[in-house]
Amino acid sequence: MALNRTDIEALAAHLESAELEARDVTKITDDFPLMDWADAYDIQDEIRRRKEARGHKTVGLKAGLTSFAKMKQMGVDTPCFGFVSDYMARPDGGEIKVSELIHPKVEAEICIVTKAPLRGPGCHVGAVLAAIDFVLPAVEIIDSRYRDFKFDLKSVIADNTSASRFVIGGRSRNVEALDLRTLGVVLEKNGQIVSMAAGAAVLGHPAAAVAMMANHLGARGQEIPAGTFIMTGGVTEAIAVQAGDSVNVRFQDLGSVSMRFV
Ligand code: 0L1
Ligand code: MG
Repeated sequence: MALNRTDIEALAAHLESAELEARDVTKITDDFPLMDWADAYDIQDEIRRRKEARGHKTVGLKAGLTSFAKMKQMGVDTPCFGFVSDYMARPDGGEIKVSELIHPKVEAEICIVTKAPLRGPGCHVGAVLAAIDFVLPAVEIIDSRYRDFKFDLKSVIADNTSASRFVIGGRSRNVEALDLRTLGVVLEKNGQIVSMAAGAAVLGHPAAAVAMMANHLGARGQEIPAGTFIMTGGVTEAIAVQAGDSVNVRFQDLGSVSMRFV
């Protein structure tokens, strides 16, 4: 670790204030170039602690930058992990206020809910498939707090991987009824198809993102508890949205998720 506890707490307060005030900031590694990976996740953990101390519930975990399209779009080569809080959830078919956000983008995500704990090291796709209770579709609205998306991976991790809003919709299905690799996703903005992909875009298999998450948490002495909602990461590149846009994502065998930006 390169940062001390005072720096970790100050950076968490800095980034969380930027989120809550919809205000952009410069990437934190500009001022703390020696920050390491453990520091980045410690800042994120401190943001989570702050939210929970104010009474917000952590309602899910997320894998980010798991698709090759997304990694290419953002110029990184490693996934990252974060969390979502209760106040970030919006209903299917509902409105999302752009005035509460900085520069939102949408991502179509195949999600799971676990029925058994998962703990790394050594977690793999088979262990994840055995631990899935059901699969369901969602759209994540990411909103990096960094000005003009100028960031590096450590800064993104500290910023809770740009977590901002999410919409769960469609229908849940048993994993045995699906092939998560060939499951097709079509993303429409204002009635036009803007992106399409299949589940295999996420690290070859969306369950691989969950295995990687369990191994990452295991290295930090943590596990994925049973009953955890997990977003496995956008299958396509992220699509920018603004007030007036409507988004509808069709997931093969899982129904649709939609929202309007106002
Ligand atoms: O959910 C994600 O893929 C995290 C993305 C973090 C970087 C970004 O804001 O694009
Ligand atoms: Mg995402």
